[in-house]
Amino acid sequence: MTDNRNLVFAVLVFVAPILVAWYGLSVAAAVGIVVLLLLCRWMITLSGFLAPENKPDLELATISASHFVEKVRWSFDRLGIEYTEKPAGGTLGAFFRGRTVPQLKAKTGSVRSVIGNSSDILRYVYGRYLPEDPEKAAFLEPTAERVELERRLDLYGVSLQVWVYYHILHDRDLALHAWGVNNPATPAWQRLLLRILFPLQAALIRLSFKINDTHFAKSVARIEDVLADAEARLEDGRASLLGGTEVNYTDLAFAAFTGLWLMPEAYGGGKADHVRVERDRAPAEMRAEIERWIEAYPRAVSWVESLYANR
Ligand SMILES: N[C@@H](CCC(=O)N[C@@H](CS)C(=O)NCC(=O)O)C(=O)O
Repeated sequence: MTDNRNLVFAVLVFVAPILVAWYGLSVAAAVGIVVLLLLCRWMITLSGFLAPENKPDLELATISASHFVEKVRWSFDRLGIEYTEKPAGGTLGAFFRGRTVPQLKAKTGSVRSVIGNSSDILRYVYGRYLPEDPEKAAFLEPTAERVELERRLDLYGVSLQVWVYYHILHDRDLALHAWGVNNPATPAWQRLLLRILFPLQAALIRLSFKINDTHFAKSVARIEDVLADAEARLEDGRASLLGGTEVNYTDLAFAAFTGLWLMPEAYGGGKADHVRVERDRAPAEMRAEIERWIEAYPRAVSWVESLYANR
């Protein structure tokens, strides 16, 4: 539990060679600085056990608009656990720190463990909270059937990323809005950085998600496959995609992902209010597609809306 100290140390490491060059220090002085830095590194390591930083038990790194975040956030809220959300500006964490969101930092004994990937995060909290309240945690049980459905839903989530970016990347203001530049919860320096780096970030997104006509068409086909499958499953009036009367985490995942384009009032549970892309602000082609889906998959849409009404 030394995150802040590690950050200070990283700054010192970058400053050290500049100081050596600036003051024209000797080799012996440079070696002295390296020894000091090593000592400092060791002190920080020891301080993790002797005087750990005061950090929340569960800290969820997010970007506010993310539907993968919403999948996890909703499950946390349903489980009723206390956690602190730490929002960042969209794309910065991925392309400069190599991490995706959601990312969970959890106190585990005397150390802090880091878990990325929404499904792995849900496996962890299920394992951790099951002994405390098995009944409450039951909706997170990763049965083989649920895990298989989750795998397909996660691909729906990825196809939606391609779909969204295909539509909004050419609209700088809208993309920046979705990444959090108008969100007071995004650190101010990140909001500024996003405005400056927008062309680079947009290019990296285009490259990493392969935003082009062919991939877009494939993604829309995949999205519609999943929506048609949900529409068919829900025909018998079931409460859950896999049948039965109880909602489980795969239902919340489907609703969270669908929420990205349907934008129900409660999307984000109050944490995404400043990053919403309302339908009347969406580009015309995006809006037309949303309206087409609402018409083509009415059962799935009203089921998601009813889940969100109780979010
Ligand atoms: N497989 C990952 C996918 C997560 C993902 O793609 N997250 C996006 C946001 S929806 C992300 O991290 N983007 C990087 C960023 O904006 O910093 C999961 O299930 O958590």
